Amino acid sequence: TALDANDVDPEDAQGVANTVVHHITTSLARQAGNMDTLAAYQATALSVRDQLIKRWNETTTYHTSRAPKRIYYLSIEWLIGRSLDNAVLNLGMRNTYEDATRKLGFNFEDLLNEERDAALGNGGLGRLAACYIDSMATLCLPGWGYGLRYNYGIFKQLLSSTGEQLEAPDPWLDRENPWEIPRLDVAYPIRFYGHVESVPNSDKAVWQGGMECLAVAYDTPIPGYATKNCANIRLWSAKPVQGFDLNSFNAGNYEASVQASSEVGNITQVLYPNDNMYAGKLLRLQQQYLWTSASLQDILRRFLKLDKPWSQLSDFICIQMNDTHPTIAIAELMRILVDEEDVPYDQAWKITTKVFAYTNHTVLPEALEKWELSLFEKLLPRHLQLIYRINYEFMGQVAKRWPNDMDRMRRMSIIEEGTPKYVRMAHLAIVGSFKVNGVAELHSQLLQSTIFRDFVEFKGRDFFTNVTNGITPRRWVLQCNPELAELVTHTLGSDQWLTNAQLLRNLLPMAEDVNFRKAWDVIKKNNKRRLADVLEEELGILVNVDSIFACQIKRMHEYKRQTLNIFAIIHRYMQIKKATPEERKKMQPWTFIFAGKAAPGYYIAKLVIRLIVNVGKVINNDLDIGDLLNVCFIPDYSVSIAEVLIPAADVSVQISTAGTEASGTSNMKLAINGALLLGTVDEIAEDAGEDQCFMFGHLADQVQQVRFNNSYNPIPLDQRSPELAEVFKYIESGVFGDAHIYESLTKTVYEHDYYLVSNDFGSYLAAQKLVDDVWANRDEWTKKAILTAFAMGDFSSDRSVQDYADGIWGVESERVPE
Ligand code: 26Q
Repeated sequence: TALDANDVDPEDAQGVANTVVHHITTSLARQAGNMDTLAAYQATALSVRDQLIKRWNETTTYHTSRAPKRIYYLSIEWLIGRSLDNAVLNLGMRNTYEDATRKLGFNFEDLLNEERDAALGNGGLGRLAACYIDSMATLCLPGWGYGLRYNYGIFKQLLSSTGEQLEAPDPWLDRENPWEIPRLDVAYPIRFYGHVESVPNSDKAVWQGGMECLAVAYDTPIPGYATKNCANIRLWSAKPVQGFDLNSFNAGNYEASVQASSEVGNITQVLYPNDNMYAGKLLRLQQQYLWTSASLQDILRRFLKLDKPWSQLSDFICIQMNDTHPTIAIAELMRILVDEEDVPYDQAWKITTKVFAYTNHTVLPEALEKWELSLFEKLLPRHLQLIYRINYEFMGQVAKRWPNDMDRMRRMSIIEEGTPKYVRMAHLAIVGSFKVNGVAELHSQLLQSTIFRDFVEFKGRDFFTNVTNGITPRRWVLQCNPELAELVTHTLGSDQWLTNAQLLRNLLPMAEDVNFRKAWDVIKKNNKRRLADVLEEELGILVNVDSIFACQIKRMHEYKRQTLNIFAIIHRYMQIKKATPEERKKMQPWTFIFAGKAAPGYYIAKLVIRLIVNVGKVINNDLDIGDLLNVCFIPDYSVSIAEVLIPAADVSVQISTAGTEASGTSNMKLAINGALLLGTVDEIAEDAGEDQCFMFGHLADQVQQVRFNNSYNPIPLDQRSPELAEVFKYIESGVFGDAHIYESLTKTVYEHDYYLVSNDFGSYLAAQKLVDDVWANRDEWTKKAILTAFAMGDFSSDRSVQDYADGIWGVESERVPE
């Protein structure tokens, strides 16, 4: 029988089963008869991995022979989740593997559940990278992702008996990771600290001493859908150059001899758990430098094999920076060109500024990276020199255009003056890139009118652009909602929508088709039952599957306003308690579902979790209100939990303060699975048509003024929002635990209310009323759900990645021939 991946017939279940058994007896060194579910999963994964490696090799060979321009996507986070189901679906071998494992006595679903999530990311930004690499593979673009191989991914979230978030480590590599290929031979030296000696009469300098370590490559192949093309994510792991320092060892100083190696070992130990919040830690800068330097060395080595002059670098490579985290790459490329490759400074700058493009993901000031100058100088002395020179030339240009405009120079400088001084990474990213983009229409507009305004004047309008985020329909429909995928494929008569999501629009008329609506409702109900089972098993909460499932699933953050939602839930609870049996009969039942982690040091965000959990305890155990209301906080939100939650949602709760959420992507996943949007005004409303959405709240251009009033002309809370004042009194009466617990949370609203919770509260309640009304007319509801889902074609990550390819990268599809 054929055991070589090349000889496996993709339709032959018996043949595939043989390859699985082969891995049991060889790779896992076990008896074929002695197989538990975990071993069966591992052997199946290894069999699939053989398929991936085969395609990976074919892609590499083909692209090497064609020598096209390549795109490199630098992201410090890759939030992939599980890989087995996704891989067999993209390979078109889902059924074959299901049959093969059945032959071996296993249920494929059980095997899938043995896999641990690869959770090397916090939230939106890391998951975006994962969707984009899936689309790059599917579109057959010659592209790779680069990141860090953290030994510990995002922490595991536990809840204490009092509802407090506890953090436990995520040792995801404890079980062997079948999806990675260690490349211990691909390793690059990385230097930290040390000193710089200038070379007389030249731009060059010599950086030496300090601490040296190695960055070692681990590859994760990413298969495209319905193509042989396979992309790659190359993750770096830090490793000491030698186990220990021989000099100190021989001097009898054993401790010192292993010290350097333990500092190196720390670098790729753990993912920083902050989302949308900058942390100015030395270790974080070490991570950023190790990752970007290793990636650049790898990219340049590949370029050098082409034997082309440096002046043609940007004809062959483009580097997309996912946020400012890899911005040090700009200085690093300059260092390599000037110090190591003897390219004169001016020429090196010309080359460098044609290679990089930068994506901004936030306008929140607390998320913008700026490094304390002294820390930077200690760790990367040569890079700081180069940044000074870059800034000097840049300031010269600004002064030339706006003579004597000192304030403009102060605002635009890469160095922030003051005590202490800082390096502003966003400014370096803009100055060193050829293109900068935001991630949604409104966000890109805001960037240009607020934080990057001076740079728009300097660089011109065309320099800034928008590429609206997207999500992959393979994972977020086909994989997580197979029944819906089947209905779509069946109705359209083909699965082409999976690579051309615009075809979904052809199904818009089905909203008027009674039978289609029936089929739709059955699927939604099945997905809700599946979730209800999980809620009962895992949390012991019994929910009403006929209630409105309203999901707010995202990182816990003040600007995302989980507060608004939980305060409205308390308000609803109070209304139900007050209502007569007659009035209760007219009320619509809701189940509010929350999930999301708070950064471990983010006190207020953790307090919100505590409130949600404790409100849930009271409401879920109150027999008096029947099944009119339930509140669930699902702990340890992850990609795999999202895959169960999202298909079951009726309502997508997107209620950040207007203008604060750059794009959001859970909104897109929920909408394409037929959840109606309840949210502050954003661009999905434009696309799905405002008719399908429940919009409320102040608009982005009103926020500044309201904020100002809240701070400087404050109106007492009971006048700003009598309903919210009532809710706060209820909390203060101790219904949800000791009143003191939540004081610092309510205080933020009583006082400055920076996020406009009180100002939007009444309007949020009104929007929920509209939801009640539409839910009462189930036909209308289903129509809206169908119209929402099938208008989502624009939000496929294939569209986003194609926009990048055409508008920024200048790379073209290179499909591996059949
Ligand atoms: C920076 C410095 C030090 C430590 C951590 C960080 C850090 C880490 C993660 C800063 C920001 C992040 C993550 C940001 C993020 O996820 N932003 C989200 O990006 C999504 C994809 O574009 C958008 O949809 C969201 O609106 C945006 O909040």
